[in-house]
Amino acid sequence: MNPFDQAQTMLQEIQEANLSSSESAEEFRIKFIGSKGSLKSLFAAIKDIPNERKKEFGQLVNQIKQEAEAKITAAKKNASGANKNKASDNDLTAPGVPYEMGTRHPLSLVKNEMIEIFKRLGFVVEDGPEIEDDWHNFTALNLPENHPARDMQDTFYIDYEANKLLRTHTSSAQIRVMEKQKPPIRIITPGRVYRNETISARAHCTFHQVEGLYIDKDVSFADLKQTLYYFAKEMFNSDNIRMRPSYFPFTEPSAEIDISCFICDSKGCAVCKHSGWVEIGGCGMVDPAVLTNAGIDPEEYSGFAFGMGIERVAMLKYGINDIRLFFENDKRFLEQFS
Ligand code: 2U9
Repeated sequence: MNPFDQAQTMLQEIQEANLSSSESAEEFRIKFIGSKGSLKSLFAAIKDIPNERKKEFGQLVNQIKQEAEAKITAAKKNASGANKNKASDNDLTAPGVPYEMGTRHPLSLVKNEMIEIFKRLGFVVEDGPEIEDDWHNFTALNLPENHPARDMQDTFYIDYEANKLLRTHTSSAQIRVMEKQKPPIRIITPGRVYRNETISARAHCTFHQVEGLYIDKDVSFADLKQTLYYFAKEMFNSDNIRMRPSYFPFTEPSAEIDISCFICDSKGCAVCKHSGWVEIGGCGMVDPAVLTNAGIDPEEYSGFAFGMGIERVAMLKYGINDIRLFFENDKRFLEQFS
């Protein structure tokens, strides 16, 4: 048979083939386009075709190849569709499809633990809006317009003219509580905050805080220290805290809170940078100007406030060295907290 007749016969055979199962499709593939298949010999024959008919023959061989491939693809698709229906419609004894259980996010775990600890001291949970106005986020907290301390927290303004910004701390929610409620006030405000910071292993443009506020008659710095000591003991099993003088516009006096290093028992390690102490947040006595702004008489009442970053507490507790891990939703990270 000359190569043209051979090719025509093959084309006819391909067109008439009935591929009703994936097995017959596979046999067909091996016969025609496998490494030892008939198409191979047709391609090999091209070199012996006279030049004036080479093009015609080449086109015919290509057509055969394309039709064979299309037939195989269609047959495999049909077979897999049929199998799918078969399993779901008929086989009631087929094993169930396993599904994965989700795990709580480490920030939720730590937040809930912090809430439970402060609840035991009589604090109640409050929250406020994440989209705030200038008064509640800044001015009421003793940060009037053009106050240099506003630069401490670079702010995302949603609409500067319309007085809409993303809160830079949850203190704004505490101002709202003070405006509507008379002392005694004993609240914590866990929640998400936003700052226009360059993202790195240590900082993010969004993170979470737990802030606390206690206002009553005769609240003292000693009450503040005991509250934070209780927290350090319960959360980290750390048995000592210290306060370093600091500055915040909304508290006076202000301090940064260190706890004795719970990793090395204060002997010195990488976590505490060989100092024996780790910083967990800031605190102070509420500035009388803040009480006045929120409608509370500073002659009658005093109060303390503190703030901690939940990411910071979680990083210390679990030995995590990059804050970005909390926001990437990588299952390999999240699964470790099941
Ligand atoms: C009112 C008055 C005062 C809350 C405070 C801090 C000190 C503080 C930081 C810790 C780590 C923020 O998350 S962080 O970056 N916070 O140092 N926060 S005193 O003071 C208040 C709050 C509300 C009405």
